[in-house]
Amino acid sequence: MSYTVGIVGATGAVGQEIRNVLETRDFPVERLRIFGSARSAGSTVATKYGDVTVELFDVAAAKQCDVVFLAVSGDFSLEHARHLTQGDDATVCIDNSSAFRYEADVPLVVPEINGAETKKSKLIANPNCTTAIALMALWPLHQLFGLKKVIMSTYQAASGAGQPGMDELTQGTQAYLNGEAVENNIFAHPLPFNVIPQIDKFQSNGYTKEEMKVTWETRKICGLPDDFPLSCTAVRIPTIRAHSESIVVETERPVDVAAARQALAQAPGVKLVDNTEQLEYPMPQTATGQYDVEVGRLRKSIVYGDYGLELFVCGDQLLRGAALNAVLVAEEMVTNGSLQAKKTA
Ligand code: 2RA
Repeated sequence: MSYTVGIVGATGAVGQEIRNVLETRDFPVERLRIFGSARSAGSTVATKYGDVTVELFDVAAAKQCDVVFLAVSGDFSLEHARHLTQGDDATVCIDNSSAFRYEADVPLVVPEINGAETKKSKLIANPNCTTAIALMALWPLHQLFGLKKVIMSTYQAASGAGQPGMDELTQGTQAYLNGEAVENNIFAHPLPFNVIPQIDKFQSNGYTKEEMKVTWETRKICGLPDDFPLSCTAVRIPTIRAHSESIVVETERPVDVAAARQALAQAPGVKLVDNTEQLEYPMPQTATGQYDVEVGRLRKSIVYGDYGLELFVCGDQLLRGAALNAVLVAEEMVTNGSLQAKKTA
């Protein structure tokens, strides 16, 4: 069976990667439809399925698709996603924004963890990139030792702010090296040769929204209690598109580092890169462009002793953190029968 697939926002950084991932994973596409704003409507995109003319987004037209990927703002998703997924002509919608992640009736899915949730709704939320990348390592450790507490610090690439973020970093770096003024319109401060301990808006508890997303989303995806202790400090650094994360976990059961390594080496979506004698560990340069999240620097924690592990993780923000996860959700829905091709007259 093959499907009519729609992408809304296909010209943005995440939308482009959704198309690439569909193509490279041979997702069964009968027809690809690309929807955009008045600015991009009418332009042509060369795809594996032939040249596709960008259509002006319209709910009725998008509902002709079997599955629609939304790679747009939360406001756009809030306005349209429920309309796409309701009624006799409802379509499956996989939303990359944060608009529905905390709604009780909308599954928030990392397929390797809670893929079965996709059977419950036509509207599926894709997690925040920082959460999705961390969970590839945290889930196998949770199954092995039971997570009791997580403390993490992130080193997040410019791609988290989309193509404009990557452009601001590269242009700003050139300006800096030329001794010119560095402009910052996307980031709160100039990013080249800097580190910015703020991603998204500050909340009343002193954390940023990005940091709280990691806490809220981890609880929901892993089925942890609403008060499960996870604290994150999210930091923007001048790398292009792979996020790095330093993670400390306290566990319910005693840890065994060799068993942790073995479980991570076998976990889907993980590449164990952990040979310090050879100076091999996760890095954004090696994680970029990869589907798997690199995990390494595994060691027993000197803070928590037998009940703690420390590790370092790098994952491609646009792939595992967005497009790949979204396409894996669609693949899961094909496998479990919740994505069906519509009968056409
Ligand atoms: C960031 N996590 O890195 C955000 C993007 N979703 O800015």
